[in-house]
This record gives sequence, structure tokens and C-alpha cells, in this order.
Amino acid sequence: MCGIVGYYTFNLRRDLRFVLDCLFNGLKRLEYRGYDSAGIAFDVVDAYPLAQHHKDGQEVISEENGVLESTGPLIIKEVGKVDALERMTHDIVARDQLDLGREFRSQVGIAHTRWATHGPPSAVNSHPIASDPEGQFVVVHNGIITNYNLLKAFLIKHGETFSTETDTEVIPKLCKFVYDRLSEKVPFPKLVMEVLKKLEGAYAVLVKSTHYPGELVACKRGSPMILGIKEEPGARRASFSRLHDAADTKWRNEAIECFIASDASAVIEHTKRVIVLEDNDVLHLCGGGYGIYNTGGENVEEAVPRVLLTLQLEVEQIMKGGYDHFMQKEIHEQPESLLQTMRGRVQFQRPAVGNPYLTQRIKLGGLVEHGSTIRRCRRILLVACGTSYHACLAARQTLEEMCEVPVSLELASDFLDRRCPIFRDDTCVFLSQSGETADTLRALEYAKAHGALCVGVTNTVGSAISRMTHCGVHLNAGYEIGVASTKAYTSQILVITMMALQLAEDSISKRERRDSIIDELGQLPGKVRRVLMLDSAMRDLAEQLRSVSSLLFFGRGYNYATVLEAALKVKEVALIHSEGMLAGEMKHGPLALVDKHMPIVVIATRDGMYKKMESVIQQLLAREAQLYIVCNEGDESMKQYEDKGCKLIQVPETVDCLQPVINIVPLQLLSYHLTVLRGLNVDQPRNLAKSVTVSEEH
Ligand code: UD2
Ligand code: GLU
Ligand code: MG
Repeated sequence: MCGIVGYYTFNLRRDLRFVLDCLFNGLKRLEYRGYDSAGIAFDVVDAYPLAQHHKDGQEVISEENGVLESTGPLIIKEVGKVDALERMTHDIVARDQLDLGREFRSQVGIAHTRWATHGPPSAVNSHPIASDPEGQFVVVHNGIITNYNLLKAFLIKHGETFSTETDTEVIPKLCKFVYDRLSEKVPFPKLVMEVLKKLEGAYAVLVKSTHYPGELVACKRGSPMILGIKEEPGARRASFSRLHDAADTKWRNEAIECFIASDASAVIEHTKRVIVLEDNDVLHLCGGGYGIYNTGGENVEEAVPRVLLTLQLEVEQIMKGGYDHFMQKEIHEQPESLLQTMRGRVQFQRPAVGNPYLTQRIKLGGLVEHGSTIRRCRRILLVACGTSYHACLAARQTLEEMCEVPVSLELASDFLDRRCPIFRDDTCVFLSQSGETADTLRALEYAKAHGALCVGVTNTVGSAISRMTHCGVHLNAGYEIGVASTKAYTSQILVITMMALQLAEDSISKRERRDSIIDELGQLPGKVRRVLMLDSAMRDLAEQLRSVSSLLFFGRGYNYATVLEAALKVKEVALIHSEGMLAGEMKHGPLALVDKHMPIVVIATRDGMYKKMESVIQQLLAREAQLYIVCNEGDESMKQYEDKGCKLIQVPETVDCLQPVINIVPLQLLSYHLTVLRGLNVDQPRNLAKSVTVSEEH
């Protein structure tokens, strides 16, 4: 959830303007994750100033050290958007007569976008949060410290006073508490490790301190964080092998520039060389070098090796690429993203009849080893939150049909609340676009501890879920930035469907059905491209519906998921009350809501539910509802409803179990256009974050 940005440089002479630009650009890249407030802290005094000599009345600046300074940083924070914070910062810089052109030899800047969990969004509760007015320890934090109450009570007993309502404040306070009681000074990371011992919960944290000028410590557990290292051509990579402190002058001649962030999007414009920090890692930046230690290891004083990866991600990839909004771009990307999800995994041509070696038309590399275990399991549980849960619902029937084992669906939070019984012969599948969704992650930990086989389905290689599961499948749908998930949803449905097909590959009786589904997989991207041509029709529809106070969706069978997902989209981005209803439940309550003022979208594409949906349409018409019917192209019998004032949304036909992939697309477009027409923020709906990496205390 939300974002952390850190900037560290040594021996590179960067001016203040550059430092501020790095921090603010980084925060802007992370905006898509959703946030309610933002803040930064940066040095106004150089920790390693250039020494000044006077020679013949001329000032000469040399690289040897001047006096080490240790003044608190400037901290600026406010509720609202990063842009506003940036303007405010420049006003303060001007007011304080700070010179933007002044070069720093060393700079430690930290920045944060907050999605409040403890304490309402306010300037005071925003991060960075300091231990005291002098800013002896200053911290930014993503995540939740679950035992903060105990720690806070402890610190208050020892005379500390708290100025924020956040859980975060215990971190800088504890740093100061521990520091004040040291008998001799210890290296900065060592001090932070002492504090970490006391913390429970999830965090990604950056700490800077006046007691350790020109040093930065970063640590993480549960929340993501990466380190980008910019290497000058020919530069030697200065990594420490052991814990050490700034007094060690060995690193004084090296130059280094580092960018720390919650994800790669904030780093790649500076460098493609990154290290993904692991849980319990403590990163120390000091002088011209860096060291990574792990508190889970045997010897915390010894640096742990971490691979320096080269990112393939391009800046353009995360830009809007010609579209007005990310959500719009991602909706239109679906023909491509679906193809990517299938690439290298599906044999689109039917094998020659009688060839026994070519029956395997689906190959999900990640499931090969565990396939037989999954086939033998007692039941399959699909665990997810939000949109990912809807994808499970859409594909559940196919999984049941192909595997012939009970498949149950679990909302991750409810699964944990109930402490659902899990057995060693269960297979639990965890779906999350980001792979970092906190509730899903906790559910995974729980199921793993109970001995179930855990399978991940995520869009993010290297994400927590991807790493923690026994096996799994990556969506390969490409970066998804819009907070409202669109292309990940359709790829998720596809992946579970492919999983079902692969698990049933030995079944002769299901062969014909399997082949007909796989044949349609090949047609799917083309059909989705065709349904996207409804864009302007959906815009017109949005125009008609823009001021309704409520919008209902009715569907059943495979398309129960479609109506839940469509309603979620309309709620989360267009901020219109909306509900998706199982049409089979209509008579058990919802029908009471229906009158001539109620707009209702009904899914009546041709599948086993078609007749039942027709009867639903008739009952709704009898109550004079305004109907919008999603039906197949060329469905003549639906035309009669057009004459009765219903509007038809005609979509290409595919095999029943893949129809939800097509049906959701016009409804995604509808919610997108509703949002734009209502003048709302499409990519960052209010109160929502892209990856919800905090859960309600479990
Ligand atoms: C892998 C490579 C792909 C290409 C292909 C060639 C990766 C990430 N993918 O794709 O680049 O070389 O092979 O055949 O290197 N996994 C989990 N949990 C999850 C998701 C995945 O444990 O939530 C595991 C999975 O079991 C597998 C690995 O991660 O061992 C890669 O999964 P994948 O879906 O990317 O695998 P594949 O074969 O499509
Ligand atoms: N729990 C912290 C707070 O409420 C951090 C929230 C975040 O990750 O942004 O301030
Ligand atoms: Mg979501």
C-alpha cells in the first residue's frame, strides 16, 4: 500500500533542485497506488561539506572533508496531492532563502505517500514522523505496527509524549529511546535492528538521524521495497561485507547514488540496476557504499548477498501510452494482455487425430511439477479479495467441471476471520494482481501452516505471494496501474480456466469439451478486440446514466461474476451505488426495488442460463424497469425487447465458460465513461489504494 521514496547520494555533487525533483518525481510515480497525504524530509545542511580554503583572497573548494554537521532535516508534509506538496515545498524553500542551486556532496532525502490506517489523514499524522522537535530520528513507514499500543504505553511510562495518532510514531521514538540508553555508540543499522526486535506487523521503513548524518537505513518486512543503484560507467560497486559505521573512512572516496522505492516504477527513470529487498533485510547506506544485513540470519553483523537485477521495464511501459487514463489504456490492452497470458502455454491447433503424444494442448510451466498432487486433492479452495475474487467466481464452474472435485470460494478476510479448517490434502489457490494483497497473503500463511498445497496466481514476478506459494502461474498481463483492475481480471479468469484444462488433460471423456474450449481460446483476443468497438456506444450509454443514483446488474451462471464485477467497477470508480445480483435470487428480495426509475443491466448471452434470463427480462419488464441487455450478436429473439424500449449491448459469442471474459469488457467501458463524465478521478478513486498491503488486524 502507498509509497516510500528514498534518495541517497555521496560524492556526486547534486544540487538541492535535483534532490527535490528526485523525491517528487518518485512520489508521483507511486501515486497510482492511492494515498491521502504526502511528505518529505531532506537535508538542508551538507553532512560532509566541501572544505573551503582561502588562497590569495580567493575561495577554493576542495573535496576533503569539512566539519561534519548534524542539523535536523527540513520536514514538509500535508494532506492531499503530491503536486500541492511540491508547490508548498518550493514556497518554503523560497521563504527560508534556501538556494536551490546549492550543491550537496551528501544528501539523504526520504519521502512518503500515506494511506492512513491509524489516525485520520492530517498534516501531523503524515509522514515523515520525527522522534522530537530536533528531528533526531525521522521515519517514513508503509504498513502497520500491530503492537504499537503496547509500545506506546511503554514509552509513555518512560516519559515520552506522542504528537501523532499513528502507529508509526513508536518507531522514531523507540530509536531515540534506545539511542539515549546506549553505553557506547553503535553503527546506525545495529541501532535500528534493536528497534525492529520490538516491532510486530508489516513495514517498509526508512530512517535518517542527526546522530548519523549522511547515513540512511531502510528495512522491510511484509511491505515491498527495492533499492536502485545508479552506477557511473566504470564505477566499482562498493558493498560492505560487515556492519560498520561512518568513522570507517574507507568508503569516503567512493561515489554512489541510490534510489529506494516501494516499486520499480519510481526507480527506472534513474537506473535499471535494482535489488529487491527481502523480508527482515536492513539496508545501510553510508559514505560511498551500501550493505544489506538480515535480522533473520545467524550473524546479523555479516552482510548478506543480494542479486543486482537489471530491469527490463521501460518508462513508457508505465506511462499512459496515448490514452487519457491508465484504466482506459488497460481496458483497451486486453486483446494483447490475454494473448500474453496464453503465450507459450497454449497449443492453439488441434493435434492430428490418433496422435497420442500430442494431447497436451495447455502447459502452465509453473504447475507441471505439482499437477498430480492437485489432481489428487480432496478439494480446491480459491482465495482472493475484490476483483480477484470475482475472477475465481467466473472460473469456478470450469474448474469443478474439469477436475470433479469440490471447489469453494473464499474471501481472504472472511477465510481468516473464520479460521477456516484446512487439511493437508487441500489445494489452496491465492489470486492477487499485485501479489502483495495483505489479506490474501495472511490467508496464504495460514493455509501453508496447515499443510495445504499453496498455489499462487499473480501478475507480479517476485511478489510476496509468488515467492511464498509452492507453485503457481504468473498472469503476464503487463503492468497494471489503474487502481480499478481490468486487464488483470480477464487474465485471471483465463489462467484458472487454463489450469482446469491442464488438470483434466488425461480425461478422455472430457476431451471434446476441452478441445472446444481451447479452440475458442485462440479466438478470444480477436473477439475482445471486436467488443472494444462498443466504446462509443458505451460512452453514449454512460451519458444517459451519468446522474442515476443506483444501477443494478442481473446475471447468473458463469455471469454471476460478471454482474458482481461490473457493479464493483461502477462503485469504485464512478462512485454510483451499484449492486450485482444473482438473477436466481431476484424473487427473494431484490425485485422489490424494481420500478420504472430503476436502470438495470441484464446479462443474457447464449449459454445454459439463456432461457432463465429471458424470464428474468420479462419479469423486470412487467415492472417497467429500464433495461440494458447484454446479448450475443445476431440474437434475433432479443430484438423483440428492443421494440419494448430495452437497449441491447451486442457482444461476440464464444464458448459459455469464456463468455464472461467478453461480457465484462463493455461494462468496464461503461464504468470508465461514467467516471470521466462525472468528473471523477479514474485512476485513483477516493479512499482506495492499488495494492491493499495492510489488513485489518488479524
Ligand atoms: C517460465 C518463465 C518464463 C519463461 C518460461 C519458459 C519466470 C517468471 N517465468 O514461465 O520467463 O522462461 O518459463 O518456459 O521465470 N510461481 C509460484 N507462485 C506464483 C507464481 C509462480 O510459485 O504465484 C512459480 C511457478 O511455479 C514457477 C515459476 O514461479 O516455478 C514461474 O512461473 P510462471 O508462471 O512464470 O512459469 P512459466 O513456465 O509460464
Ligand atoms: N500505518 C501508518 C499510518 O497510518 C502507515 C500507513 C501507510 O502505509 O501509508 O500512518
Ligand atoms: Mg482491486
